[in-house]
Parts: sequence; C-alpha cells; structure tokens
Amino acid sequence: MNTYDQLYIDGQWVAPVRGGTFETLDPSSEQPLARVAAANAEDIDLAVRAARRAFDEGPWPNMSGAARAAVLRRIAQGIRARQQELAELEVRDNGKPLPEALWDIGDTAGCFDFYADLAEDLDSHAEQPVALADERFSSVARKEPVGVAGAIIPWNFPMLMAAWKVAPALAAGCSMVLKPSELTPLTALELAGIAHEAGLPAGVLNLVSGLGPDAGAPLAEHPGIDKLAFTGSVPTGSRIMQAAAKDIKNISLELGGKSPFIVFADSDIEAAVEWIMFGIFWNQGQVCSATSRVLVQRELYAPLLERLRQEAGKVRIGNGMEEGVLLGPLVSQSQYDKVREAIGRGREEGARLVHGGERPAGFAKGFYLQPTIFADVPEDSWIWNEEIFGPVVCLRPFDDEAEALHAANDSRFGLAAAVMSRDLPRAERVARKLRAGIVWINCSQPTFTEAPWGGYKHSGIGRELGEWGLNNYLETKQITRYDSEQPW
Ligand code: TXE
Repeated sequence: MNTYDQLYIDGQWVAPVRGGTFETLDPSSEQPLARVAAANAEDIDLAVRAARRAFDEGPWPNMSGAARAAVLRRIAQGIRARQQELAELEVRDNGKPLPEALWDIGDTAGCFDFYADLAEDLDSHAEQPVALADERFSSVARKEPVGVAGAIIPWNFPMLMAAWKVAPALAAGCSMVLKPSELTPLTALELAGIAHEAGLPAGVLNLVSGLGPDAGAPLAEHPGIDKLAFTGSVPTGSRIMQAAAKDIKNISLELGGKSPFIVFADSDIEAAVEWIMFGIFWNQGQVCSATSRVLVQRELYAPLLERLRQEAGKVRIGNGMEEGVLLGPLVSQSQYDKVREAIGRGREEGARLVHGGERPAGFAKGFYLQPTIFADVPEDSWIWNEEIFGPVVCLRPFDDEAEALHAANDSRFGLAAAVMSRDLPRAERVARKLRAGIVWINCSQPTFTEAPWGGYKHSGIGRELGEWGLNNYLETKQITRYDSEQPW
C-alpha cells in the first residue's frame, strides 16, 4: 500500500500534528489503496496561517499577472508530463474508466493554461475607468485578489475539481487551503507536489487531506479565510454556508442537480440515445449535471426507450483499467448503497424498470451496478425529483412544449438542462425558458473551460470557469479622486 501520510503546508510536507491517517480504497477491489494523512483543526489552523502569511506578506498577490502565469503554465506542463500516471491513479482511487480519467487530467492541465492567460490579462485589465456624472471627481474600478481562499471538493472528478478552484484562485493572486474528498485525495496531493516543483512560493497552496467533519468543517469555520469555494452535496453546502455566515465570508457553491433533457419528436433518435447514454452513464452517473430526467415527446417515447434499452445492454462493465470498459464501479460502499436504495425506492414508487437495477453477474468484489433505466416515472416520486448520483436514468413522456417546460422546471435544482429538436427556433426558445445555469442544445454534457458553470436554485451560488471563475476570487475596489481646485 502506498503512503500519502503527509500534508503540504507552507511549502513543506509535514505529518499531521496528531499523526492521524485514513485509508482510501480501490472501488474495483474494495482493497485499501493508500494510507493518507488525516488533518484536524490544528493542521487546518497551521495551513490557514501559512496561506494568510503568503497573502499578507508574500510576493504572490503583488507579482505581475505575467509572473503568476509563468508558474501556472509550469504547473500545466508538470501535469501533462505525468498525464498517464495521474490518470491511472485517478482510476484506482475513483473507479472511472481510463479514457475518461485521461480526459480529466488533460482538462486539468488545460484549466491551468487557461487561467494563466487570464492572469496575464489582469496586468492590462485590472483597472477600468468609471465615468462619473460629477466631473470634479475621477474614478477607477480595480480588481484585487479576495485574499485567502478555502476550497472543499468532492470525489467525482478529483483532480479536475481541484483545478477548477486552484487555477483561478492562483491566477487572481489569492492563496489557498484545499481539502480534497477523503474518498479520492491522491491526485490532489500529487498536484501539490507538481505546484511545488513549478516554483509556487511557500504557503500559496496548502493541501490538507482529511475527513469532512474533522478537516472540512474547521476550514469552513476558520476566521482567517476570506472566501470559501465548495462543490458537493446540498446538505454539506448548506452547512458551509452557515459557517461562512458567521464571518461574512465570500462564498461560492456548486451543489447537486437533477438535470432534464427534453427530446422533441423531430429529433434524430440515434443522436438522442447517444447523448442520453453519455449523459447518464459517463463517470457512472456520478456527475452533478448528469442527464438524469429525460422527457420524450410521446410519438418518440416507445421507440427511443427500446433503443436505449438495447444500448444499455451493450455497456461493458468492469475495472476502469480494462480496455473497452464504459462503466466502472461506483466510488464507495456508501454511494453504492445510496444508489441501490434509490433503485429500490423507484420500484416501490411504481416506476417501470426497463433495464438493470442489479449488481452485474460475475463481480464478487467492487461497487459495480448495472446501467439502469426507469420509464413512466411518476412525477411526484422520489427518484424523479432527487439526485441519485449513479447510473440511473428516469424517463417520462410529454405531449407539448408547454408541458415539457413545466416538467423540466418543476425542480428544486437548476444546474443543467438540455433540449433536442431539429426545429432550431423552438430549441432556442425552450433553452431560454429553462431555469438552469447551463443549457445544452442538441447535446448534453460537453463542458468548456471558457464558459460559465454553476446553478440556479438549490444547485448553488456563483459561477466557475471562464472569466466568471476568475471573478470568484477577485474583489472590486473603487478608487475615487477629487480633482477640482475648488473647496468641496
Ligand atoms: O458529499 P459531501 P458526499 C452529492 C451526491 C452524493 C451526495 C453525497 O448526491 O450522493 O452528494 O456525497 C466535505 N464541513 N454530490 O457525502 O458530504 C467532504 O469531506 C465541511 C454532488 O461525498 O458534500 C468532501 O470533501 N466539509 C456533488 C466534500 O465535502 C465537509 C459531488 C463533499 O462531500 C463536511 C459530490 C462538513 N461538515 C457529491 N462534510 C457535485 N455537485 O458534483 C463533508 N465535507
């Protein structure tokens, strides 16, 4: 078993103050994969103090954007140089198929390059004149780093979620304390090593692995943090928001979803099946924007369901390291239990099980589940309304546009949504009426580092990625000067 038994604090690898560790498992074998350092409140305090010093006294926030960009680009290079090895580590820690992990690690490097460009842009765009009606004054609006950021991330895209927070924070000139999920901490720990080798000054990035209540909660509550960024479940997000309220911390939250996909009858059935399959089964359906609620216009409902059933039957399940595997194990026993419970609930609630619902044959160990399709799902059922976060898709028929829109928007979530139709004006119209932060037309899930990402309603607060992601880590300061010779 490998050891990752140290935390990265103030530019050094150190044992946790109380020496604690925990195990992370390989979800395909349920065997321990690594022993990992478990931070508690004392370690969090050391990490926040280091980040505070790096921000208040260090060179990082005062360096030019171009100088910070050079470090970010070296981090991107360091990730790319080890892409295969990091992807394999991600597969063993998370369970996802290797091609998806390679994709994640490539995107992780791309995210650092993208924010390197934006850091450089800050050199010329950080200050903008503000036109005032009173000509005796002149004013500029200036963007400055928000300070020390705390980030708490989940286990579904371990290294990529780290990049979505670390890259814009560092580009902005912030320092950061990052806590990865206890289920998948390994690639984030590797990221700290890569940042160190890239010459990131001590204390700018601190990596504290640990459990939610022991390490995450003290980080959320620490008064030395200026900004909190969280991705994860709604209940934990709500707890973090309450902790942030105490010190009026700046906050951004990316929480769950129950994303609808409206398929009109004029759609290409094969394309619709392909996007649904990808939307709900990639990453074992453990995706906040997963295509989990599918609304199909009645004429197309039965044939689409049949094609979906056929395709789901062809999905190769197995260890993510095996070639051709499309569906790996779920991340953990508790996630497996949660999804199985949801499937049981769906059966009790009267949804029609069209495919799957069971543990696949031939797997003695590992958190494997069949791709699962429920049809005719009652609109007031738990499985239609709540996030399952597994390879389970729910379908319902609809008759007209108004009904589809009403059903799609009738959710406490609002992260993503999709619409498919050959009638582009209709697709564009529906897209504008969907209450979600991300809307796809004639596709579902493609995610771009340049475009804003985040949710309406219970799906969160704020936007990541693109320039919006950078703004998450920036304050705006007004500097106004009295230019007149006349007394005020
Ligand atoms: O999430 P948690 P879990 C959803 C999905 C999933 C469910 C539960 O539905 O089934 O959440 O997953 C840290 N203070 N999503 O239990 O608890 C924790 O250590 C501070 C959607 O894994 O939200 C981890 O680092 N931090 C989602 C992070 O919060 C705490 C991705 C996320 O864990 C904490 C993951 C506390 N009190 C799950 N308790 C998405 N939006 O993509 C835990 N944490």
